[in-house]
Order: sequence, then structure tokens, then C-alpha cells
Amino acid sequence: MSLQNIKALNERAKKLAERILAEQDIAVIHHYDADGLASGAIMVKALQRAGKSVKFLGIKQLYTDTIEEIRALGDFFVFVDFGSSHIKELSEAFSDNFVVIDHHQPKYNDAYNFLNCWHFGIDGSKEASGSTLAYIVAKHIGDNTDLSSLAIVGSVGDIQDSSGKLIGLNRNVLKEAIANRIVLAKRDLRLYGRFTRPIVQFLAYSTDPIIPFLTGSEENSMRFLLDRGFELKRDERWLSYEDLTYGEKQKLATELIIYMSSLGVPEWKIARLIGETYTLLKEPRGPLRDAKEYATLLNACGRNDACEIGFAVCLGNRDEAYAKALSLLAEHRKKLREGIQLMIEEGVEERKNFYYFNAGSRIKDSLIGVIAGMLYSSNAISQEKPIVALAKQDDGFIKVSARATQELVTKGLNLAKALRESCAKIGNSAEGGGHNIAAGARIKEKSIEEFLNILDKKIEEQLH
Ligand SMILES: [Mn+2]
Repeated sequence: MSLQNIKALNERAKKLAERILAEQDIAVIHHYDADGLASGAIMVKALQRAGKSVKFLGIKQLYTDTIEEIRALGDFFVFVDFGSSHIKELSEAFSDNFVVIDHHQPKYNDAYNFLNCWHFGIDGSKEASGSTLAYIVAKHIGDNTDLSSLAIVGSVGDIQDSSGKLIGLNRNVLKEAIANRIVLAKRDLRLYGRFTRPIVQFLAYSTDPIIPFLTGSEENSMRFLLDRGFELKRDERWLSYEDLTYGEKQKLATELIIYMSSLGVPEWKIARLIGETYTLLKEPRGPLRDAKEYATLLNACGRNDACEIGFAVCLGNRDEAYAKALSLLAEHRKKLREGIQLMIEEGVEERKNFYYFNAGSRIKDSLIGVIAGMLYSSNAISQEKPIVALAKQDDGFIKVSARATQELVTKGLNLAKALRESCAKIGNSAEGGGHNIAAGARIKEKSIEEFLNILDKKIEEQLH
């Protein structure tokens, strides 16, 4: 990431902001996952502050046939966190009256109404999220530095901190958020639920990394903590990790490291225990105070057909929508657990170059990718091959979700390219794209076998 590239990207962001500000009625179309919701909310808030009349719509995926639905929303469109695969179709539909702000791998060359970090030498799978790019544009729209917290939530939601901390353009935004006392970054245990889970569950539900004998067992986790003198309850209330004193937190981290190394867990896995955590200082205690938990809450809304609830939370609602979001979160966690259980019980099929699972209608198409990704951290599959999981969509199409590890990407794997090329080869309105490490496609049921065979070859070509 060179300074020159960052400068060029910033120039483009400024041009896009000017183009958008020339309009009065604007429709913001965003992706429905955590990063998409955060990106959309940043853009909507910035435009409302600039006195614009804004409509917004969160959708699962941009497909050629959804473009017609979007047309009804207005005359000028801002697409955030997707659009890179559809520049040609969007140009045909809306001519000059749209901009795309995206970090997915671009299918087309750079253009004046297009902001994609890849065109500026910045890796959109780990250095820049959709929300980071939306934030950079928002800063040229007006004084919107307070929205940096949403940019961090989106980055974490897209797992761009998988190296243990945010890097690249995301880190630049983080530095601003820290300087403005909006976010606090600290090295800490990075298990999920430090504000919202009792410590026993904090350990028992950890999947990244797996803690042998503690993950999956509340009983063992409780014993582990009691044996080491930790207090679990105070005044009848279960303590969360954030209730511990600084010294107790350090002790817990040390005890976990000693425990795992004594069981022979490899160093690199133990290292995943510790990483940067991001606290949103303007949020009250609870799930919105931690960037990772905030992102999960948004995913719970977006991926369970309640985009507008997540969006309302992003825009500041802490009453009705927030309460609804909390119940969606509980439901979402249950669905993920059931999905993982289903895949583990039935077992994934092993193809030559990938693991394969067809969930049919038993897992929601919007959750299949998340669950497939979780199989790695739950050790249900080895890290040596990507996983390709299928689920049936409501419209009869088959949703394909592929996930891989960073190591496979380093070896040359590019799932977005493999899926896109496989779709092009089978035709039949198949469409695909995404990131090198996580990608998706939509195909017809009768094309499944042909698609899998072609994909097998494409992945083989990339890895050998
Ligand atoms: Mn994204």
C-alpha cells in the first residue's frame, strides 16, 4: 500500500463525493451483511447531514435481474459494498446516474464513477472493507469523523482483522478513530463475547481457537476457572470477561496459554488467543461496545431478513429496533449452532480439490457461507482444501458459498475468480464473484454437477 496509491484513491473518493453532492434525491443500495449495513449507514447518515433526501435498500446480492427493482427507487444511485461485477449492467440501466464504492474483486477496468481499492493496489480482502471506503467518501461529503466507528465494525464484520489486527486502509481509519477517542484498540484475549457472555461461556463457546476440552464444555470451563481461583459470580450476577480486573485478565490469558501449550497445541494456534480488540467508546456496556459483537448483531439482522432493523441500529436507534436486534441475535446464534451440527453430523464430502456440502433447504442460503467458514475454526475439516457449500434459495436457484484459509490464498487460490469463471463456463444465468478467500455464486439446480466438475479443475489449476 503506497502513499501514492492512497493519495490517488483519496482523489477518486473526493470526485465521487462531488458527483453525489450534485444530486438532491439519492438512493443508497447496500449489501445485507455487517459490512454492507455499516457501509450503507455511513453513506445515508453523511447524505442526510448534507441535507439530501435519501432512500435506502439492503439486498442479498446484486444480480442482473435485481437491477430492475432498484430502478423504482429513484434517479440516482450509490452502490456500496457491491457492484464491481455489474458495472456494465449498471451503466446500461442507469447510464451516468450511479456510483459504485466497493472492495470486491473488480471484473471491469477502473472508471470515473467507480471506487474500488483493488484499482489502487489495495487488497480488498484484508486492507479495506466496504465500510472503510464508504467512510473515506463520507469524509469528503462533510464532517463525518464520528462514523469511523461504523467503518471499524464493517471491517471486523468482514473478518479483515484475521491476522490479529486491522491493517492497511482499515488501520488508517482505526488510527483516526483512536485519535478522536471514538474507538479504543488493545491487545487482549480475542475470544467472542467479552462484554456479553459469562466467563464460563466465554471459554466454552470459543471456536477460534478451539481450546481442547474447554470448547464445548461449560462444566470443564467452570472447573478450569474455579481451579485457578477465578470468581464467577458477584451479587448473584455472572461475571463477564470485562468485569475482571486488569490483573485477573492477564492471569486468565497466561493460564490459557500455559494450559494449551501443556496439551501440545501448536504455537500458531495459541497465538490466535491474543489479538487486537476494538471497544466503541461512545456505546454503553453491551454488545454494541465491542466491534466484533456489534458486527455479529448486524449479521443477525441482515442475514435473517431484517436488514432495516440492523440499519436502524447503525443510524442510532437504541430502543425498539435495538431490542428486536437482540432477539434476532439470540435466534441467529441458535441457527448457526444447528447448522454446524448438521454439517458435522452428516459429514462433508471430499472432492479432489475441495470439501463439499449440499444443505438443500435445511440451512438458510444467507447463513451457509458463515457456517462453512466456521467449520475450519471448529476443526471439522482440515485447512488443506477450500470448502464449497450449497443451499437452496427461495427463488429456486442454488446459492454457492465457498470459503478458504489465508494459507490457501497465499498458495494461489482465488475463489472469486474460480467461481466467476466456472459460472461463465456453464452459462444458464449463473453469476459469481467476491473475494479470493470467500466468494459466492448463484446457479440453477440442474447445473450443479457440471459446475462442481469445472470448479474442481479451476481450483486445481490455481493451486498447482
Ligand atoms: Mn464487504
